[in-house]
Amino acid sequence: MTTRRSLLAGLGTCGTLTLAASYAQASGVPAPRGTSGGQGAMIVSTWDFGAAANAAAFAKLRAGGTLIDAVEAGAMVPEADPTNHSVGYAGYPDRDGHVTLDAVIMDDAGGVGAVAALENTIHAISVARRVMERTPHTFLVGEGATRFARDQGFPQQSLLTPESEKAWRDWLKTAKYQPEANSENRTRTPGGALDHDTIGLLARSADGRLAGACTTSGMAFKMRGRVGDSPQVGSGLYVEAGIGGATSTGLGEEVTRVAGSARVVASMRSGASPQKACEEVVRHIAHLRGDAIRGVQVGFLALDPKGNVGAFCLLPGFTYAVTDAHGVTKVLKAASLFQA
Ligand code: SD4
Repeated sequence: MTTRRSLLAGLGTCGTLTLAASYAQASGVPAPRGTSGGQGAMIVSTWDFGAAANAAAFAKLRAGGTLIDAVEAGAMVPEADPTNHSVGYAGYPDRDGHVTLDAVIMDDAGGVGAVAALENTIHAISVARRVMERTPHTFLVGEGATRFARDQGFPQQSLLTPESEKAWRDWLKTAKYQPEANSENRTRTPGGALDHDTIGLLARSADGRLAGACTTSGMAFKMRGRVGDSPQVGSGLYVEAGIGGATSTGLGEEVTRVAGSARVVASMRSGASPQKACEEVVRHIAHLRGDAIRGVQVGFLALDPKGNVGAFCLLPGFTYAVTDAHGVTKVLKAASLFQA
């Protein structure tokens, strides 16, 4: 009988790839990560500021990068943006004044890396990728994640800007330590403090392969140690070969409760379109939580291997950016279950 051990024993130096390829063949899943996007690729991402992220992701594909290269490059755009206070540098801190970042990256061949409560490194998505590629693990958190990033040579710096610190200090005066949910749904002032939010990206290659990334500084002024949906596989992001990918935004606790993105993909696996799948999960959250989600925003964005896109949310206001195979980007408004 061929066992995993005997298979491994017979492998040479490039044995891991060979083994992965043979598993892929046996399961009908195409070859592992590394698929190039090329012509016909597509990128979608959460919120209007996703347009700039899509552009970076699309350019990466055009230059011959992989889907993972693309979603990483896209996520890095808001991470470095000092006017974006819910992703990366200049993110709003936790209630004790520490900026902590959560991120996950995933392909459709089982590649996953994530970090949570990461401090002092701007590009949490790149640290998540490093977890995927350089460790035997899928998820590092807190001090361990922070140390790993430092040991891997990521530049270390404070992520708190004077503007974010001021917002935190103002909040301290009246907050009674209640974290701020739904900052994404505030009235937006272009360039203003609450103008941007968490990003989830999904990328599709011309041959229908998929990858995704999600990165955030999480809920503004959260309890120290709080981790939302974004870095959790199945909650903030899920990607499955031949079926589709989904990502979420909004109040993470409501997404985590139902493993939201995995549920969207499960619904697609049962035959729902990306749109119907997003609707099904938003309705499920509303049904499950009743009055508890009054005034709360949750949104899902989904993409299938053919390039069909779906988006749906609890409250009006969730926008998303779609970049088509020609590199043309449109920012669209998702339909919502409730009116304001
Ligand atoms: C979180 N889901 O940490 C993130 C925040 C977010 O729109 O996406 N806000 O809960």
